[in-house]
Amino acid sequence: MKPTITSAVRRAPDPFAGDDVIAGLRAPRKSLPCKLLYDARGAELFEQICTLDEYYPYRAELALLEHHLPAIAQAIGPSARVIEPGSGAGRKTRMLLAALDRPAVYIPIDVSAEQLATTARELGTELPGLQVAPIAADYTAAFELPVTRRHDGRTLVFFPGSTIGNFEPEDARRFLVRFAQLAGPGASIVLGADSNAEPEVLLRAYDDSQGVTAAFDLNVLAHLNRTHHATFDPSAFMHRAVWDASRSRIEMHLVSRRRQIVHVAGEPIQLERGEPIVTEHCYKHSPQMLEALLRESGWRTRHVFPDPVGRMRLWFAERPDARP
Ligand code: AVJ
Repeated sequence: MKPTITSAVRRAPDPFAGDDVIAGLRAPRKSLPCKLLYDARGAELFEQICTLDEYYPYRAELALLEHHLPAIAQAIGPSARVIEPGSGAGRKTRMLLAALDRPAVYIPIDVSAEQLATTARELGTELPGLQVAPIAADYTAAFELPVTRRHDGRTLVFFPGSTIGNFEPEDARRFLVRFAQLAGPGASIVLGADSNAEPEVLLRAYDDSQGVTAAFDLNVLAHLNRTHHATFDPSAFMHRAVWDASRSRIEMHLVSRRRQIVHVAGEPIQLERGEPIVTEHCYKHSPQMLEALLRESGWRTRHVFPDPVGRMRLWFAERPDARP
């Protein structure tokens, strides 16, 4: 009897299923996860970006912290537990921990394990009374908080730098809800957010005259050549910053200078001349949008501290079950 041909074609499992890199490069609007920007070289280049005149968010927030941390520390009280997603090199962290009254526990969470280890070691030496319990994890995904020594004080989530702007609004809400749950009853959050909407200022900040941001962006290709055996030629791409006023976001693009085929983990990716790969969204939520985001995520805004030009703000909020 002739074997019957069934219609169901059994597909070999897609080797790239779940690989957000390939998924992003296969999408009609090509994109890459922005966490790829932060390998060791990327983290170095971001440090440089923070020293640039054009990149105002870093300096503006530093000045806000200098000015308002004493009042925030007063409100938090002694023996606090500080949780910091995406801890980076820690200059702002040091300012916070120095302002707090004998903080008990510090939990930095970062994908860059090397940077995490350095920060933890240094802070452990600088603040002997502080227990540092680092977690090498992607804080946008689920993870467990480490069991640490008892702390009688409040829990504070510290999320500076306008990194909240890298999330799509729905993901930002999910992130804030999850950290409200993780931090527990009575917790507070200090969040830095840029609400600037001046296109010329923004485009200079995300495409600086020295080309540091361009190098930061193009470095993603070198990263993928290493991690995904890709065949990107960075000189065949150029960096571009785009302001999308309708969505209040800056986009970083890597634009293909010519028609080309790049192989990523053996998968051919065709790019047309002028075709962009989106490497980062930086939402510049209005203050109203930010207040709503916090409220809808279980955080009640207690104070908002704007910078003198009304771009960068420090948001100090707490869970409604926080005691006064
Ligand atoms: C670290 C995410 C806050 O969005 O301003 C800087 C990253 N990208 N220049 C930002 C970034 C381009 C930065 N964050």
